[in-house]
Amino acid sequence: MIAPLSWAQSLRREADCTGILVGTAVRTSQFSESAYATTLVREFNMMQAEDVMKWSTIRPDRQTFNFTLGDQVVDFAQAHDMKVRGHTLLWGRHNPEWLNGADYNPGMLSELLRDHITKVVQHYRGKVFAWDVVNEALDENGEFRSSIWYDRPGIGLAGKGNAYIEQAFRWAHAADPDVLLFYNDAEGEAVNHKSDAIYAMVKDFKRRGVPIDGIGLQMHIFDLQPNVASIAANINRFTALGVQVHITELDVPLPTDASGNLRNPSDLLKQAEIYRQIAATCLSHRGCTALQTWGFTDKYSWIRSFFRGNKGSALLFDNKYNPKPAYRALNQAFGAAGCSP
Ligand code: 9MR
Repeated sequence: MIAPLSWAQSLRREADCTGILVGTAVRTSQFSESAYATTLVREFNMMQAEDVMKWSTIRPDRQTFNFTLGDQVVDFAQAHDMKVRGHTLLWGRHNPEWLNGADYNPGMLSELLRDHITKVVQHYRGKVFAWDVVNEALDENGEFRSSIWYDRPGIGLAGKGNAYIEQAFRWAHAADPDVLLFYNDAEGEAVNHKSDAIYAMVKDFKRRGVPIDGIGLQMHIFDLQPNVASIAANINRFTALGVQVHITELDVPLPTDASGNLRNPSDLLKQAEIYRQIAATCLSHRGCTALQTWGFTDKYSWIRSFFRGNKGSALLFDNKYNPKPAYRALNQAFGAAGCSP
């Protein structure tokens, strides 16, 4: 049984009215589950493949581009008048074994990356409106993470800071001059060393005409105490640079026991307040144009396995697709900014 929510109440309706995108990460394997599909279509006007547009899915081997699952995301979105964010063209982690294990020199890697970005962006031209071109290139201190693309061995720009990131943005722009290009990362949501580094990079890119349109603030909130004022100040300084901000991976994991039960049921209300504050913060900045959660039902979320059962219940709907207080709070935040009577 799916929760008896009507269109009149849905996040999607509020978001459409407000002129903001509200999205979620999706798993194609669940499209055939009726409650999953119904909730997805009712609540969201945007979606992003949680995994199936990554190298690990698209590139089973060096010769092959397999777009089957990514195309399912696009087909589902088009059938339901939803926008698609693309995720991701360059990431130092979770790459296929054939890529990690091979003994490529920088010239070969550069060509491999150029070819990948070009073919993937062109394949989804006109279907994906925004790409996370580069994901998580910086560590928590704002230093460049070591990776196959940067310095192990890198695409020929090792030691040159963000030059390899710039190159990826230039290739993506050449493949589709109309698609919006984002740098996406975690731990830089508030003003801190990491967001300072991202800010300096974006400012430099804008000054030199490197094609960047926005930054993705992932917004996995692990401690129930986000510094919302600092997040607002951060969004403010990025939008002042003339780039858009998308909140890309919002979730708020709560402590659970091994069976998945909440350690403190009252955390659901704290969680709701956080969702409300993050939404209100985004909605109060014109340049914050999309808010996306990393999944929508606790039935399918990366959190439980990642935290080995010690955290869960991070999303808007419970395992049975019942709306949680967080859902109501988000809906109210959108309603307050939008056109609900
Ligand atoms: O939720 C995703 C999980 O299913 C994958 O196994 C994992 C590795 O590809 O990636 C998870 O999503 C990550 C996203 O791509 C980038 N930011 C952090 C997300 C959570 O780990």
